[in-house]
This record gives sequence, structure tokens and C-alpha cells, in this order.
Amino acid sequence: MNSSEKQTKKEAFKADYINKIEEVSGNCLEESSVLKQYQALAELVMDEITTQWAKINTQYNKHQTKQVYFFSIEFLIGRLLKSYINNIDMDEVVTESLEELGLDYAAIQEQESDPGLGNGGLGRLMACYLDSSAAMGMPANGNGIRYKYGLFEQRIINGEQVEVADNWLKNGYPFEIRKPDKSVIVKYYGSIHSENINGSLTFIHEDYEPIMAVPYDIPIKGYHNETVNSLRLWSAEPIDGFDLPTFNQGQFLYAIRQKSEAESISQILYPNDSGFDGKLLRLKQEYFFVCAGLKRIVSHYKRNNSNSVDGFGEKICIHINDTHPAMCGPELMRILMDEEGLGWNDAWKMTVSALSFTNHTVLPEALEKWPINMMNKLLPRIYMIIEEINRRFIEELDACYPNNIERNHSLSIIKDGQVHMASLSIVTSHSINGVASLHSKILREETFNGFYQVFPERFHSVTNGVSPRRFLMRSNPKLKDLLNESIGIEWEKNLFQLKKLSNYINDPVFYEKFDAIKLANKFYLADYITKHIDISVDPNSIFDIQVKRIHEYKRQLLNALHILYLYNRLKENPNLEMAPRTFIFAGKAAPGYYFAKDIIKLINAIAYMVNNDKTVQDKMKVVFLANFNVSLAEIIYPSANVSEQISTAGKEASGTSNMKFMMNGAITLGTMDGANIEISEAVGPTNIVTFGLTSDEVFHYQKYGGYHSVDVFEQDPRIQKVMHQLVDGTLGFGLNFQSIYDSLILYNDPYFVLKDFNAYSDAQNRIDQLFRNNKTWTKMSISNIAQSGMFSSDRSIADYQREIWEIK
Ligand code: H53
Repeated sequence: MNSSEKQTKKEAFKADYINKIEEVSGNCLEESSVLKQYQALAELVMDEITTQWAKINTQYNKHQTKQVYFFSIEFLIGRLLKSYINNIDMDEVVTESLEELGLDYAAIQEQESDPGLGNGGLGRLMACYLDSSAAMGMPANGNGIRYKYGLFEQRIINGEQVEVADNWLKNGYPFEIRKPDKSVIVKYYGSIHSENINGSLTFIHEDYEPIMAVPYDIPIKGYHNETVNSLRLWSAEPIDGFDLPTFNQGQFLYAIRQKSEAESISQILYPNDSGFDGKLLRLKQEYFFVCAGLKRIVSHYKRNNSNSVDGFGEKICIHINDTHPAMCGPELMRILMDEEGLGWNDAWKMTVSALSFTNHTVLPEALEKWPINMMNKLLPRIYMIIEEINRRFIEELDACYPNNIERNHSLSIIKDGQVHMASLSIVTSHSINGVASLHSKILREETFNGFYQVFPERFHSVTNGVSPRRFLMRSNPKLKDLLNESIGIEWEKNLFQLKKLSNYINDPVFYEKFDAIKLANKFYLADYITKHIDISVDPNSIFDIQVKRIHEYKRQLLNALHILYLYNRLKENPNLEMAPRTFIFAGKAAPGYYFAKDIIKLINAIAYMVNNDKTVQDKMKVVFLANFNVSLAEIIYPSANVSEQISTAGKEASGTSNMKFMMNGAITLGTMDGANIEISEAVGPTNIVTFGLTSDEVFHYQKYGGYHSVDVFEQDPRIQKVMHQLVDGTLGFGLNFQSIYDSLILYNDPYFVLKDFNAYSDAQNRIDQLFRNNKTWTKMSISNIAQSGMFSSDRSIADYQREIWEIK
């Protein structure tokens, strides 16, 4: 855009914006509130995007383009306004126009709520995949739940997590379109009877409880292209709203109960990350978005295909994100057989061809299994179909591998009184994949080895990726500008082009600019920390950051114990030579995960002690930032020097914050786990610091024993001291972390924290040495960015497209 074009656009924008403000607020610009200024801007942007949306949908329908649908119980999309503006290439026009109008663009953006419709990695991955699909001009859509309350807001009060409801819809949400005309009915409970109608057996669902599923669509706009895909989120409502007859008969409470029971389905997101919560309401949620989504997809397909489902399996990809949407298999079978009149074999072929499944965890406690009784009662027809899928599967296995009856039956979808959702997903999908190389290997060799032997061709691996538009271009605009001026703009469309940075790997002028940007980002975070928790931190210190859900396997505890040890060292020798450090944590604990909450409490207790001790003041600080969400993440990654990725090897399927940190030039301090391994391969051993047990060693100890944490404790006085401090009152009057002590000693340290302590402490020393050589550190940092192309979600989507959905 040349300058006169820009001027014309700005004038047009300003005129439209002033009109919009009047329209949404009934006030003129000068008298409008910041909220109204935000709403007007959001509406203006939506007007532009919806016009493009309508156009592309017409094209998709006309050409019967192959469509992908991600079914996921979480979509952690983050704030959208700025991304939309970037994607329609209006950033400069809007920024300059608002400034000329005397408005505060940053404050306007702050008005947007950050929808917490996910817990962590799983939901955020879906948002990155939607962003990448749209950026690549690929028709891929999301299908999930419009939770009225997203993930709780976390406050830290007296060092402890307190949960507050997340009322993200309180001011309305400008980026969704409610489509009541596309509502569908979801049926629960009741009974099934079969009838012979015109010579064929027909199943009829009676006495069911109907719930109305109403879709809300959010546009997913591609970066600088014509594509607009859709994220469809379903809201549960009672049929015909309030039950007036009942109400009129005076049964007021009953009428209200009916309404609120219906609405409860989409009321709240379960706050568990990688953990299974076998509640009836969760099962209702899982069926709810699966049933509503599939019904609409089938009817839309028929509308463009002469009212027939022919070819559905070739034209439609239903992607099952973890096992929460595992009922896609039986539900699609139900629709194709009971509603479309197909026979079992035709319906089965179509279903398997349409479905693919990504597994995201090997933690046994996260694998979903539903009691037969619960499922049979709530979803009688679905359960019937699962039984039949299983019966046929076992029959085929017995026929193919007659000498393996015991193994065959161990693969049963239904066993021990439960329905195994991972097994259901594998049997009903033509493709199964893990999310990093190591993870996929564990799936093949351990977790799903029995299935791998039966269907080796179904197993794939696609390493996760993250959106460079969100986590580099949007969150680190200064770095974006430096990259553009140094290596041109091709990297914006193809992140592998960042390799061109190797031309600058020894360039002192580039180093200077790069360091200045990192420092400015650190100042920004330091400012946020002061504003929010009144702790002042030194932007020249190492920003050593661990932000993610709090979980034993992610081992925030290892980090915390090491901080305590470092503090002890500094107390013994206040002149200890070390680069000053700021240890930063953020992350939520599931409300019922008491051990994780104790870890938060421990970190805050250590922080309080360290930050108030004058002898260590200029050497170390510890910070726990409340309410980690996408918006806070965008401030944190660009400012990081060290990215803590220290999970017990074999436990973290992939991790994605490791990629976001790397893209912003942080050095990974990590175990050989998940995608850390691929990061290490990409950057080479001199640009990462790894430590600790390998996954093979962890498996070996878990299988054959041989690790006794008490031995480590007895041999290492550093550990003894730290462990005693957990329970002797050092961390504050009345503060006692016995549960943590017991887990590490009495229960033999199930996540190998003490076992890896020494290696971690050595690795931390290496970080210190490296950082103190400024040139080496900057070189490492730039090398990390240069190699981050492989961790763009654009690459992941291209892999899915080629290997799994087979889209040209
Ligand atoms: O999914 C991420 C992985 C990460 C894994 C995470 C995840 C959840 O956030 C929730 C449930 C689940 O089964 C897995 O823990 O390692 O990077 C995206 O694949």
C-alpha cells in the first residue's frame, strides 16, 4: 500500500468508525466510553470479515471443497480483535487513525475478554491449527462447546490459589453470530425399540430428554488472504425456552430446574488438564457437541450433494482431538444408518474413511473410560452401536489371529465394566497419530502396541506446532520488524525462511539490535510484574521462566527445590559469582488437585522469603504471576531468556510452550522429553541445555524398580537441607509442606524429582556460565529463532494435510 492509498483508507476508516461509535453507543466519539470504542471497532472489523466469509462459503459450496472439521472439547482462541486487524492487513491504518482521533488503542484492546474455553496445551493447539489452516487457505473448521463460563480466573491470596468464575460473556461477544435456524436436537436417556419397517430393521428412540443445541459461529480469518473458516461452538438450551405450562401450573421450581438442567450442559468448562473426570455432566457434554456437530455437517453435505450422503467419506474429514469426541464414530454410524438408511457395511466404510484421531497423552490417569451403566442409560442407542462395533472388531481379530485370543480380547473396546474411549477412537478411525516423535513411538511400542500390531498402517506422527502470527508477529512486534528489515518478509508466509538469520549469526550490529529488543521486552514484563504484584525485578537479570499448568509430571517442584538450594548457597556465600536471576512462574492448578495447589503455595512461600531477604536481593527474585492465560502468555514469551521444560522424560506428550519460547529466542533448559528432543535436534547440542533421565531409564525404573529416593536423600546434604526446610518452619510461621516431603520420600518420588536434582543443578550452572558470556548467549538465542521454522503450526497442518487428510 503506498502512502496515498493509505491516506484514503485512513480517511474512510475514520469516517466509518465515528459512525459506528454513534451507532453502538448513542454518543459521539468524544463522549463514548472505552468499552464502546472497543465494541465499535470490533463491529467494524466484523463487518469487513463477514462479507469475505459469505463469499468464501459460496465458493466452498459451489466447488464442494473437501472440508476438515476439528472436533475438540476445548478451543483456547485468545483475544481476536488485533489478530483480525493484522490478518485483514489494516494494522497500520487502524493504529494511525486511532492515534489521530486521540484514542488509546492499547486501552481499547484491553476491553476484549480473553475467552478461556480451554485448559492449556490441548485447546491452544486447536486455536493454532485453525489459525494455520486459514493462513494456508485450507478449509478447516472447529466444532466445540460455547461454555458460558470458561476456565476459572486464578487469584493468589496469601500465597494460595483462589478460583473466581470467568464470566467472559458479561459484555457480550462481538465476534460470534448466533444461528438459531441451525439448531438441532440432542437426545439423552429413553429407550430404543426396533421395528421392521418395509422389510428392514429400524431403531426408534423413545421417551428421551431433548436438549436444543444452538450454534454460535466465530470467523477464523486467514493472514493476508481471502480465506475465512468457521469455529462453531454449541450452546445448550431448553426446547422452547422456559416451560410455561409447568410454570403456570405453579410448579415454579420444577420449571426452573428443567431450564437450568438443560443449560448446565454448556455452563462450564471442566478445569482439568490431562486428567479424567468421570462425571455424568462431562459425558453429556461430550455427546452434545459430537451429535450436534455431526448432524449439521451431514445435512450441510447433503444440501450440496443432491440430498445424498454419497462420497461423504472422501469429502469430509472429522478429526477427533483427544478422546473427548470419541463418540464421533458411533454417532456418525447412527446418523448414517438410522437417519440416512445405510446398511452397516456402507456406513462403516464411510465412517472410518472420514475419521482420524490424535492422541495427546500417555498418562494412564488421563485415558478416558466410561462405566457401561452410565453410558447405556444416558445414550442407549450409542451404547448399542459401540457394542456392535466391538463385537465385529473382536470377531475379525479372532478370525485373523486365531492363536492370539487373549491379546485380541485385551483390545476390546468394552472391558472391566467400562467403555475405553481411546480404543473406540482407534477402531473407528483410519489414522491415529501422536504429537511428537517420542510420543508417537511410545504409542506404538507401549500404550497402543496391541493396536499397532493389528493396524500398523494407521499409525502416524505429527509433531505439534504453534502459530508464528500469534506468538511472534503479534506478541513480539519489535522482533518482527527487525526480522523484516534483516531477512525480508518471506518468513511471514514460510517460517523455514528464518534460517536466513544464519547470515547474521556473527554480526555485531544485528546482535546489538537483537539484545536491545529482548531488553525492551523484559522491561515491559518487569513493569507488568511491578504493577500487578508490586515486586521490582531487574530486567538485566536472567529471566528464567516456567509457565504451564501446575502438575507433578511437569515438575515445577524440581525448579522450586533448586531455587531453595540456590538461596541456601547465596546465604552461605553472599559473594557467590552468578548472573542475577529472576525466576518466573505462572500456571493454574485444577481446583481439586490439592498437591498442585500445595506446589503453588510452596513457590509463593519461597518467593516471599527470597524477595524479602536483603542479603540476596540483587542476585535473585522469585515471582508467581496469577491467572496465566493467552494474553499474559503473549507478554511473557518475548521476554524470556530461559525456557524451563523439565517434565519427567516420557510424560509430556509434546509441549508447545517450548516452541513459543524458542521462537522468541529463549534457550531451552529441558529434559529429553516430548518435542524438546526435536528442538534439540534442530538447534544442535550447543544451543540447548539438556539434562536428566531419559524416557527409557524412567520406564526401566517404573517397570523393574531400582530407584529409592531415600538413598538420594541420604547421600546428598544439599537435598537433605532443602527437604528439611519444607517442614521446619523456614518457609514461614505455620507453613509446613509435609505432603510434598512425603511424596518425595515416603512415596518414593514418583516423578524422579530427587533423582534428577543433581543433573538439573549442573544444567542450571551451565546456563549461568553461558549467560555470563553475552555473545555466546545472543548467538544461541538467534540460532534458536533461526531453527524454529519446523515448529510453526503451518508445518504441522501441512503434515496433517498430506499424510492424514490427504488433501491436495
Ligand atoms: O496437549 C498438548 C501437548 C501436551 C499435552 C496436552 C494435553 C492437554 O492439554 C490436555 C489433555 C491431554 O490429553 C493433553 O499434555 O504435552 O503438547 C497438545 O498436544
